[in-house]
This record gives sequence, structure tokens and C-alpha cells, in this order.
Amino acid sequence: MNSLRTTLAVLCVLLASCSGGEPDQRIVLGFSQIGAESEWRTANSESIKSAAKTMDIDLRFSDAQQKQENQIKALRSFIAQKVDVIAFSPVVETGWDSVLSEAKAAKIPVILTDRAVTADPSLYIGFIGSDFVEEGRKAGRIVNDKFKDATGTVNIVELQGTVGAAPANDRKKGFEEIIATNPRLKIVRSQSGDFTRAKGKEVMEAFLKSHDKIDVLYAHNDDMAIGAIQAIEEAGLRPGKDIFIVSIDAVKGAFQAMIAGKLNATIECNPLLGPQLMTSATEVVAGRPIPKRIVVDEQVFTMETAKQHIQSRKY
Ligand code: GYE
Repeated sequence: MNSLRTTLAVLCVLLASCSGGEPDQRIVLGFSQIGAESEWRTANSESIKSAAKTMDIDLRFSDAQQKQENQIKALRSFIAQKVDVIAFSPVVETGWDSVLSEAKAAKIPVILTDRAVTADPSLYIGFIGSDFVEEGRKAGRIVNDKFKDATGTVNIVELQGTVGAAPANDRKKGFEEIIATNPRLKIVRSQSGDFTRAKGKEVMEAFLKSHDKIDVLYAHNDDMAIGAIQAIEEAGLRPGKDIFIVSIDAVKGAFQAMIAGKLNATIECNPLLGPQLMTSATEVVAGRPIPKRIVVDEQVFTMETAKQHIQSRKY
């Protein structure tokens, strides 16, 4: 009987501390993710979720399934919930002015991660992400080097990312800037594969049907390149040999393809932005300034060096 009384007393104390105790002091962060279109995105979402856990931030995570309208809805819902900070990875560059103005009017700071917007910079506090133009340039330099002594025309096909997305616009721009220095390098077809394997394969099949001689494939991400590699093999050609392939991200799947001799090079784009985002959110809530632009450090990996790096890759 005594022990039952003691147990009840302990339970009462516990219940009291749960219901009537301190209010939850944790920072509430509303995050609108683009979707789950690629290996990169999966690693990015995991990084954000695990960093929020480690830093004890109350994360409200919403997946927009690659649709801007869903992201706008999610941002409005975060405003209605009066979260402390909003962060998001904008699927496309334009069309954010109204919702960002609503967040500003509600005095909720906004941090952009991964992709940039073309809106008025006073509508967000900072942007954490890669330099996509530079990634495109790095891909262009690899192709330029490989074909510097070419005597005939080098036919390039390009698989673009999501139409209107910052990484699609910028990776195209940076690549074109570099290959323009060699008049033999020609982009003969360029189309969106929406950053997915399935679309990459489908569009590459169409490219292969319409062109007899494709020398180079430049894909704006590894997933599209991996889909295209399948299409190339099904067409009876050897990816990485008959067609020189360069893509961007440096996810595990790309390392496996390089080790198998099917992908020539990948340009790193680091998706592990979670810790930097959580630190920035904490700073902003504490009223301290954060840099307007935080650029992520990145490298280039080739077929020749893939084996020595694959074990240490985190995504
Ligand atoms: O390269 C691609 C993803 O925005 C940098 O989005 C990101 C891109 C990444 O789907 O794989």
C-alpha cells in the first residue's frame, strides 16, 4: 500500500511538471522543402532534420512535392502559426515577392537555403547555398580540357534541371560561358529532365533518337545523368566511353557510376546545410546579424579519383 502511495505521489509530481511547468522555450523553425526529387534532396532533408534534433529546435517540416503553390501555402501556414523563423529552398527563382512581404509584415525573419530567389533582398535575412554558376563553369572546364585538341565539332547534349530553378539557370550559364571559348564545342540539344532519374532517362532517349553523334552529355545533376546512362546502354552505346558524361552533385550514386567507368566526372554540390541553417536560425532569434550570403566549399571528382573518395563520402 505504501509503495502504491509513493508511486502515485511521484506520478502527480511528474504530471504537474509536464502540464503546469515551464512553457516550451525552443525555437520554432518552419521549413518548406522542395520535394524528394533526387539523392541530393534526400541528403539535404536528412541533414536539416538531424541538425534540428541535435540543436533542440522545434522543426515544422513541409514537403512541397516540387510545386511552388505548395511552398507558398506552407509559408502562409508558418506565418499563421507565428513560427520564430521561416526557412525554405525555393523551387523556382521568381514569384515570391507577395508571400515574402507577408512574412516581413508579420515580422518573421526568412532564411533561404540551397536555391536563390530574384526577389528584393530586403525580404530575406540571408541565403545559405552553393555558387551554381561556378559549378557550371567547373563542368565546362572538364569538357574543355578533354576536348581541347578536337579537330571536328564536339556535339554536346544538356539535361537541364527544373525549369526556372536557380541551379538550372546558373549551371547552364556557367557551362556556356566556358565552352564559348572553344568554337568546336556545340550544344546541339538542351532540355529539362526536372532533376529526376526517370525524366533524365526519358529525355536522353529522345536525344539519342534525334542525333547520330553525341560526344558529350552535361547533366545538371547526378540523378539525371544516372537515368541517362541507362538510356545510353539500352541504345547499345557505352556511357563514359562513347559518350563523355559530366554531372553535378557528387552523391554516392555518381561515385558508383564513376567506379563502374560510366560517368567521367561530377562536380560537388554540398547538401549538408542543416547545421549552418540551425546556427543561423539561433543567431537570428537571438537578435544577432548573420551574413547575407553563406557559400559552401566544394570540389571536383573524376573517374580516376572516385575509388579513393567513396568511403569517406557522407551522402
Ligand atoms: O543539384 C539537385 C536537386 O538545388 C542544388 O536540386 C539543388 C539541386 C541539386 O534536386 O540534385
